[in-house]
Amino acid sequence: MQQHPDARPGPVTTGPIRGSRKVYLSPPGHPDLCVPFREVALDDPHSPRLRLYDTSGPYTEDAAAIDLAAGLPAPREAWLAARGFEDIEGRAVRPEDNGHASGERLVAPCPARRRLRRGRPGQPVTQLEFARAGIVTEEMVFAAHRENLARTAASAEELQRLAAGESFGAALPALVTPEFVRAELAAGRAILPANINHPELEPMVIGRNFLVKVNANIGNSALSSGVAEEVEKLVWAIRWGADTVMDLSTGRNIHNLRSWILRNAPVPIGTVPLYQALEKVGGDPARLDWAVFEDTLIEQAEQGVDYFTIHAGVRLAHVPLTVRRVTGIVSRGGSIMARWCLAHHRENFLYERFDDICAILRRFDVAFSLGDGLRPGSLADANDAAQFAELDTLGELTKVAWGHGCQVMVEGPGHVPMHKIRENMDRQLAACAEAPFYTLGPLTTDAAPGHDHLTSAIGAAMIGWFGTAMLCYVTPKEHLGLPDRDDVKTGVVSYKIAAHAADLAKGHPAAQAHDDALSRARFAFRWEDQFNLSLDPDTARAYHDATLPKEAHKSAHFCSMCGPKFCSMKLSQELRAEADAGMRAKAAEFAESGGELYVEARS
Ligand code: IRN
Ligand code: FE2
Repeated sequence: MQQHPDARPGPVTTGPIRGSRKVYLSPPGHPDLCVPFREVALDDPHSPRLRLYDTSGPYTEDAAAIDLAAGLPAPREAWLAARGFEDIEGRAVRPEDNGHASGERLVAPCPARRRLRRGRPGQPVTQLEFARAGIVTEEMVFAAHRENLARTAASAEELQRLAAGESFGAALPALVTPEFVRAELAAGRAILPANINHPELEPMVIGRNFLVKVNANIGNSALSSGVAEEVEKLVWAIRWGADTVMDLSTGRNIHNLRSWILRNAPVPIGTVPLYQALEKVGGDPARLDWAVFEDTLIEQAEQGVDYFTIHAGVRLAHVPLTVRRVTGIVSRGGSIMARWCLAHHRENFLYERFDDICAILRRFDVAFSLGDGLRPGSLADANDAAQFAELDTLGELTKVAWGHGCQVMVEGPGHVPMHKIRENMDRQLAACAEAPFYTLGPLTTDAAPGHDHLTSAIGAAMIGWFGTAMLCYVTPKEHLGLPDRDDVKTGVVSYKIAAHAADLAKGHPAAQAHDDALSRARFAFRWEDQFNLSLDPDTARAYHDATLPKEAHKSAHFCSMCGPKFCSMKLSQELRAEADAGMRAKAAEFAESGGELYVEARS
């Protein structure tokens, strides 16, 4: 796929989600912070609107305001400028950074200009360091308000009870305050991924005492996809609710593509730096070394990547534990590092250099996502010795990273049958001292390629309920091909369902307000409200319109699923009306008889 040297990303999807509008609200005492929400207008006299958490950025606001070449507005710029970080030149970009040796630049870098920063030694840089120092940052205030106002979706009385401190769920606080976010960060139970070179970010928090988050993977491969497709996948993924996006590109234009993504991303962006390092050494794992890896970390940290997957837990001694597995090592990063270890018969250099990695990540506040390079790739391999040996190493590394002031989450499986999921959560909490867990599914059966968004959403819902903080989506193309735009939407919506189901089961105060609003709309035959409240309004409307397309059908007291005579909702409405009439008649009779509670028996 050849790109013109001046290739720019094509148009992306803009404009509001149907039936919703974007609103910005400021937290109390912070009129300068504008926190985004999606507001669904309802035809319900009881509650005329529902506010939802909104990850979509300015793309769902005003189409005219989007200029990809200029990049998004930078809400964090003023906050970062006030922190006294060091201004830097940044490392020069070389041809091999883009994945080609020729020197020819196939895609122009995103031209948006901005200052580059690095933390100085001895000053707080990471959100963890600020949290430990008792400092509540603007990022924490912003993230708290997003979590919170989703809760005020509930009624006014409910809001009052929240403000009064009444608790709804087991561990979940009644009201998320900035101080609560700070305390969770300081304890290592949550992370706020926010590279100091990503000023376009709308900050968010990942931890099990907050809403369950969803990550969507995008990125090209050597065989397909260019910058226009990937930037549209980013915009499309966040439109449907992806909380973070990982750029897993392994093809050409890797550096420039990432700059287009970052400068246009309101969500945290994650990467696996090992993939680009491997490109730089021509794809031969044995040729990897610390110098090329360090160079790649700095390059990506300066660009503004918010979290890195680092496969430092694949230790030399763990590799033999995988030889009798049905599916061996299925993690890309894990297999690269296992190859390196065996080629040199040496300990994983990511493990040996872990302190050096921490020092780099700390200066830019790049969060760790400790990679699960030995996750099971089949049900037969779930919860085996290799997987749990690596988990113990990830626990050890978590504490090392915390010692450097770095934020940490821990990656988890993979392929795990339902009855073996709980053990994964319990062991992760114990081994990693409650650092947030971030899992890929897990897939609960291996027997449905083509439908792995479903096999894995089942596992994701379960592990989210048990306490996993973020769910990495799986698309219908898993195991079969690179996901396209449609697969991205299917994957994100499937995972929003899993995350929302987990929020409900955890007793999240606002989660059920959404379901109740939808159920009331359904029972009252407010079809427009039912579509608009859906996690996927376009599909709901299209399915309804497929058989009953006329405007008049939007208030009909039935749909084509059962027809007018067999509609249970219609029948129960009639039942209720009759029962009400019956009750009214009885009440009238009671009043007529004099209103005495006890009357003498007639017989
Ligand atoms: C998430 C949890 N476990 C793995 N993941 C994701 O898998 C990880 O964040 C990355 O997006 C993707 C690829 O990882 P491997 O195959 O290189 O380990
Ligand atoms: Fe798999």
